[in-house]
Amino acid sequence: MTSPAAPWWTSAVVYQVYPRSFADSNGDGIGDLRGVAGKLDHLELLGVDVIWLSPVYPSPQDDAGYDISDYRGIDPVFGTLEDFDALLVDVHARGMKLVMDLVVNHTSDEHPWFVESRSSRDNPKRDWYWWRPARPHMEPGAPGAEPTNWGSAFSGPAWDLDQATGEYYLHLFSRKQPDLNWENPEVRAAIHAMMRWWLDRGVDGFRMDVINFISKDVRADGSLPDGVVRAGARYGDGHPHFSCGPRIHEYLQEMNREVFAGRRERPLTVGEMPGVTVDQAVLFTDPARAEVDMVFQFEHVGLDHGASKWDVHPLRLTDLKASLGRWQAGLADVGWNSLYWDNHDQPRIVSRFGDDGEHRVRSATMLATVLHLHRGTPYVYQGEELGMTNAHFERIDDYRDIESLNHYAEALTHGLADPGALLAGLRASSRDNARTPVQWDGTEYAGFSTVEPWIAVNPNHLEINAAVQHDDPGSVFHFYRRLIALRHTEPAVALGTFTMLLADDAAVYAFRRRLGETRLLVLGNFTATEQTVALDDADAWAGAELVLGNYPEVVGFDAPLRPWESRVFRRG
Ligand code: TEU
Ligand code: CA
Repeated sequence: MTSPAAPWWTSAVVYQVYPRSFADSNGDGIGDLRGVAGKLDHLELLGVDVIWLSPVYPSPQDDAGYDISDYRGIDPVFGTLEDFDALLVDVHARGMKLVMDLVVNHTSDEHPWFVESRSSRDNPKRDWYWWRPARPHMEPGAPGAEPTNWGSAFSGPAWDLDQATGEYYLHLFSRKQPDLNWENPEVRAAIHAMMRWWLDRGVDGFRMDVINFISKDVRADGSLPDGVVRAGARYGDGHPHFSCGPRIHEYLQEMNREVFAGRRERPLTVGEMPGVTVDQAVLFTDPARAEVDMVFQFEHVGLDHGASKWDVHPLRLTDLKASLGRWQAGLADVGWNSLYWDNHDQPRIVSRFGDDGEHRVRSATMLATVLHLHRGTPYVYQGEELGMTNAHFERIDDYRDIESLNHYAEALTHGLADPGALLAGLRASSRDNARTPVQWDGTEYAGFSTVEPWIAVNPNHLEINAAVQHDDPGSVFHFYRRLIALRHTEPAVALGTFTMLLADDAAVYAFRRRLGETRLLVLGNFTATEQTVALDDADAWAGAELVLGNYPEVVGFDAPLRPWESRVFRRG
């Protein structure tokens, strides 16, 4: 994207708020909208431009709000529409924007649409969801009688039998998250109207949940194909039959025409797309195609996964550089990248790719530097700006996440692993690692709440918290402020070309950015040992200005990189 008038979000930084765990204003142990409003000073001081709010809509909370029962409301646990409007006014008054989470691949099974749809086979909303009879020649309810052999992302089959109507409904996630049938134009029209309702209310865009799953590979006779059953798997892999399906581009382009076209300012759109490839992302984010502004791809957050996300292996830095390098190159001319390490579905990066012990501050700031200086829009997940770590839970009772609890239960039931091994997998990869309360101060419940929260506070909040870091210029927090300010003040960070360096180096991540005469060199040491950096054009950088380093003592350009050190040089 080299057009002179680059979109505003090329130099923006987005901050993700996961309301349940952000700040509790009414002492029920659960974060809420007034809690978010009460922490806007922190976000303004940090310097972020956009707040992405994970779901706050009415929901049975089966999947922590990603199971919505009313799209045009606020769940009482989070507050009221008035609280929301007040928050939005405050966010805008501070010059920031607010993006909502759009969860329209599925609804809650308690949404009136589904309640109607399941009420009878000839209900007008029956075809708003995916209802199918049992597999031919099989008794409904019999093992393997599901219409396809697809597995759910949260363990078990992706179909559930509705006893009353004797048919199965599809749910790629939990059984309380039935998939909407986007083939049905009534469904699409209802979603478009809901999106316009929120935009008319003043929101500035949408993060779209598993949006590349909305088009299923349905055959002419209405049937859906089985997936391949991989070695050791209990279910078929349905992804090839619902990930980036045959009508996905049509649906996104229609959404643009029906919802975004003609608006004073084009809303920001980011599509969460598990399994999306670079080539597909070019199509999705090419401005000429008017689909989405950027996507969340998952390649780099799967590089330490073995047979499954629970089977974690040490990261090979060369794999990380190869993956991110391919995305940088692939979207260099057309399209745009999002940049993230953390979100509410991923374990915290400082514990995962960094060192959350002795070198926590250095590795957290090095990882932030390397990510934010890539070409794309960076996302900061709540607590990442404080260098918060994984939860390190010991007991299954500490966990709350449906994906983790279902995995543990199913694996135990089928004797796939012993509790110890399962808990080790959860400790490394559970989504709950990202969902412990934000650590605002060193008080009993970390300043998150005055009562015991819905999930345990990480005991390291005594040392790791915002209050301490606000007063410590050498903290991770103030480092993030400088990093974000650099993107706002140095155009090469937003729009410079990207060139990977030292691709085969197993310890150092190095790349260059260039915009006109301005060149930036970014170095990051991914190890706890000193690393020398041998660059072909080292002489050219000798006198360069160090614009950002994560060690207080500034050393010469050719001094070895100290443990987990990052340096950003500029010349021209
Ligand atoms: O996540 C989709 C998704 O891909 C994740 O479920 C992912 O597979 C998993 O977390 C990695 O193990 C989105 C939301 O971000 C997630 O919180 C929801 O649970 C999910 O969709 C269903 O709405
Ligand atoms: Ca609360």
